[in-house]
Amino acid sequence: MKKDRRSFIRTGMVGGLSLAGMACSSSAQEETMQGPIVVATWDHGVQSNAVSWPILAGGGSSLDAVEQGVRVVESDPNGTTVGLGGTPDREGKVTLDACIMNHDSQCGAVAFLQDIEHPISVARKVMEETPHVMLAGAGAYQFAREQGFPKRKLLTEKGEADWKEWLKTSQYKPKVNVENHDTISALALDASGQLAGACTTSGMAYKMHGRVGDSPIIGASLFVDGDVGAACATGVGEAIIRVAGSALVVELMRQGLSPEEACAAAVQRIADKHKSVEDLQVGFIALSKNGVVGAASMYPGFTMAVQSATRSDLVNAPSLKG
Ligand code: SD4
Repeated sequence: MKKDRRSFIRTGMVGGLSLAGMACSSSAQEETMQGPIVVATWDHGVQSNAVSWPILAGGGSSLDAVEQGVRVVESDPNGTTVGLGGTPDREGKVTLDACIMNHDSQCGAVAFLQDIEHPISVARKVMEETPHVMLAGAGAYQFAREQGFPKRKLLTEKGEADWKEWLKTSQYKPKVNVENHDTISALALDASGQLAGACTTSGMAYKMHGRVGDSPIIGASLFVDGDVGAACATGVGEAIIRVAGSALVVELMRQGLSPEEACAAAVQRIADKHKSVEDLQVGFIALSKNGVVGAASMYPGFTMAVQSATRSDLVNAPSLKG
């Protein structure tokens, strides 16, 4: 599945063609659905898929599968990019962003949430129990507590020690790929053919207090259209927001690009919109409504974990830059 730079650019160029050109660029969307499948970002996607898969294999919903899968990563204190143990902002506060979406365009999100271990489940409650799509900050926390979520300190001893070390230089530099994991995003297709996706993160390490990234923004970090497919993102959120990244991937799939071609085209779009892409890692994964998967990133190192009845592997995403 690993592709060389030339083939990445070729797929990236497909995204630059006219809509008519794109419409006949791929027949991937016409493949027949082969059964349930789940994909998730980075190496820790394997951990997430291990929980999602039995749900899907047992006939459960894609929404339950993605929520339950990413919760495992939220609870892992050794993962420094999501939930418990997440790297704090420059004031030493762990602030979380998450969103969830189903095949029917229902969605929920939380932003700048503190002291709650499972923002993804709070996001689902926002979707199912409120007339809104997103709650933020103190309001999101209050809602979570009212819904029965316990208060939990998320800054670990190691997280605090690392932050104090960081304070000595206080230099903000996006840190992605460093530990082969980052934001966890998962997309699933269940036995009844319904898609869902989830995204959860502690955001960029040592961000400004109050900074919200792409991860709670529907259309940026995550987008699901039951008629087409689903996509989600990881990496520098500001760049992903600027191009409405995941919505862009789904719209390109609607025009006929394969999931991988659509991801590559979105990465190319980000490159085109930035004077410099130094330190600008972004990655997308996508899943068509027929179960075809794809991924692409700006720099090497981004992985996608895939699990279905016939596949269980970790794919190195093709990258635009060497
Ligand atoms: C953010 N997209 O807050 C997230 C962080 C991330 O790889 O995914 N980093 O911008």
